[in-house]
This record gives sequence, structure tokens and C-alpha cells, in this order.
Amino acid sequence: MSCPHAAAARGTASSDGTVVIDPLVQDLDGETARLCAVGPLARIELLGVPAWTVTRHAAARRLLVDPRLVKDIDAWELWRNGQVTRAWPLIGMIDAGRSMFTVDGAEHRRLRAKTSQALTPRRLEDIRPRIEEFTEELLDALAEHGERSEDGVVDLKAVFAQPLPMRVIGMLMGVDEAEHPMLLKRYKAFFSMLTPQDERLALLAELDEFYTALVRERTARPADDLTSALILAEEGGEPLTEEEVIGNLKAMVAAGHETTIGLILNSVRALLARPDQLRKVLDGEVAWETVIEETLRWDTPTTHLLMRFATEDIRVGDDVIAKGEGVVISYRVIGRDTEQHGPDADEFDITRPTPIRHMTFGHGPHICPGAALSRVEAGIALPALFARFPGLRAAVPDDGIRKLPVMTQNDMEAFPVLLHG
Ligand code: STR
Repeated sequence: MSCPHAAAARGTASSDGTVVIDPLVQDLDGETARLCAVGPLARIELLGVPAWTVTRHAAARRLLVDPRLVKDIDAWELWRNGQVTRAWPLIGMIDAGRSMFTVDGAEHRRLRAKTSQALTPRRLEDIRPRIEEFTEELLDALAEHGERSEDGVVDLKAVFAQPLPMRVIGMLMGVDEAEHPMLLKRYKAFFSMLTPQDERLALLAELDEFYTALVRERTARPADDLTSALILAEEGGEPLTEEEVIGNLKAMVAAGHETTIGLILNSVRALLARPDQLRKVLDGEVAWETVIEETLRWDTPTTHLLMRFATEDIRVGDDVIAKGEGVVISYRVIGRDTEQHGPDADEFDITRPTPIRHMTFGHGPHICPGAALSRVEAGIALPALFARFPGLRAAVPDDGIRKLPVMTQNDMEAFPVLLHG
């Protein structure tokens, strides 16, 4: 039995076992349980497009190091034969330009090397003071919003959890703060399933123009940021092409803000809904690191990661992923795997007796290069938030928090809170 709440999920997948993923995310927990109940591999439909998804920790661990699964969209039969086109609303999650996100093998190592070197725990110690400064500034902004608000309600997302990761990734990549509101607005529309596809394609083109201009500017006048470092050739090595630098920059800005917003908000939400657990953290009985890891496991910032493609038939248990088919990794479902996390995998519990060994950052060559950065950010933001506002509480009941209509990311519309209880 590796599906908690499987009984609740019974009979809800369609007769051939395909789970249709809801673009508006109206019942995320129900969908998670339904996917889990199908088995290690589930057939899903993403806005009319069929794919497989992986729902178990062990199976994902194997598949994520299987060289027969590749990122190259040209290995996708439905793309090659024209059944999937740029008119499909999720295409921007896959066809995102040449970067470390879309390439495998030796070329992938070449594309990714500088980025992962820049984001090691040791290198991140240099920017810790800056992250602490950003955090204090945004806590001041929260306090001001609280004072100005008539009913005392403040949106923790808009004022704190959203600007903080954008400032951090903006500083690293050299994106001017004046551009952050523009970027946040466009990425929100990019991820939202309510955005018409022609608008999404237009805003992606605008983002490309913005990033191209930034890369050309840094090519002419290098600065002390990772974008400039990506442009410069290694001693004796091949420099990245302009397209590759732009691709990496896009991937870093997109991944570097959206996922960490989710991590910070989901951690606060889980604790505010469980005062007994919050007490243990504030009393120093449980470390903030444990809160962060349990949130990463239980309420993953990334719900589904699109997509890899089979270059050969791949057998998984009783199923075969046929050559040319697409494979999604459903990290939220994987985080609830009872084989990996025990019978109470569906509970948020920071007092688990065993270490939390989740796979939320992925596994294998593409494992998240920003994992350490997100842990540093959340590890600064969460204790600082509760130190400044020890009486912090949610201003709406937990089930009143609205999720964004986004299929792949697990993020909220807003998180209304009261700063002083
Ligand atoms: C968004 C659009 C874009 O221009 C570039 C990328 C590449 C990296 C992707 C990003 C995307 C969407 C969110 C992702 C990120 C990598 C990690 C992040 C998938 C497609 C996660 O949610 C894990």
C-alpha cells in the first residue's frame, strides 16, 4: 500500500485509467491521491495531450538516471508529427530554448558547469549577508503594510515571499530591481492557465527580447554577475553561444523565483495551521531546516515537471513507455510515497523520527542546481519572519487560501495574514 487516502481516490480515474490533470487545480489533494492509486506509472492527459507520469520515489530515482529518457523535444513523437504545436498552452514549459534545462549528456555538463559552481553552499556564504539585508528590508515593508491596512490584513506573498527570491536571483544574474515587477507580472501570466495562448506566446517573445538585450549589454560591459560569467570563455574552453547564455539566464530567473516563493509560503502555511508544531520550532525543539525539508516533501513547489521523452521502449513494472512518448515527474505524488516516507506520508509532521529523504529537487544529472540557494533563502526568511512577528497568523481559514490556476507549480494567489495575532 503506497497510497495514503487511496480509498478516497477510488473510481475517480477514467475507465482506461487515464487521469485528466485539472488545469484549474481545484482539488490538488484528490488529484494527488488519484495519481498515486494508479501505480508507479500513470497515464495522464495534459490539456488533451497524453503522457505518462511517474508517481513513486523508487521508480523516479531509476528513470531520472536512465539515458534512454531525454529532454530534447525532437524525440517526442507527438511533436514530430505535428499533433503538439506551439498552440498547446504548456509548450513553453518544454520548448524553452537551448539551455541546461533542455539538453543532456556532455553538452549538458558544458552548459551547466559554471552555474552549479556558482551555487555551491560555500559560494553562497558570500551572498548570505545580502539575502539577510533583503529579508530585513522586506520585513520592514510588511510592518508598514500592516500599519497602513485598516483591518490589519497583509498579503504575505505580494509583500514578502514573492519579492525576496526575485531580488536574490536578480542580484545573482544581474537583473535590475526596476525590472522585477515586470518580470513577476509576465511569469505569473506565463504560468497561469487562464492566459490565452496567443498572449502567452507574445509575452515569451517579450521576455526573450528583454534577456537578449541584457546578454548583449553584459557582453559589451561585463559586470560582477553570473550572466557575465556565463558569457566569458573558460581558459582554453569553448564559450557558450549567445543562445545558450540566454537560455540559461531564462531558466535561472524562472526557476530561481517561482519555486522559492512556493517553498516559503507553503512552509509558513503548514506551520500556522499547526500551532503545536510551530511552538516546537519557536522553542528551538525542531530546527528550521526540518521545517524546510518537510515542506519540500509534503507540499512541493513543483507539482509536475514537464517533460522527458523515451528514445527506446522502457519497461516500468507492468507498463512500457513506448519510444517517442512523453514522461512527466509528479514530485508532489512522489513526496507522499508511503514506501519511502512511511504510512503517515500524507501528514505534515516535523517530528518524524527518521530523516526526510525526499526527491523534490530531482535526481541525476539535472538535479536542481539551485537547491542549496533555495535552502539558504528559506533558512533566512522563515526564522527572520517569525522573529519579527511572533504572533503571525493566517487571516483566512486554511481551506480558504486560493491556489493559482497553474498546472505545474504549486503556488498561491495570495496569503492574507495578520502580523500581530
Ligand atoms: C520557464 C520558461 C523559460 O523561459 C525557461 C524555463 C526553463 C526552466 C524551467 C522553467 C521554464 C519553468 C519552471 C521550472 C524551470 C526549471 C525548474 C522549475 C520547470 C520552462 C521547476 O518548477 C522545477
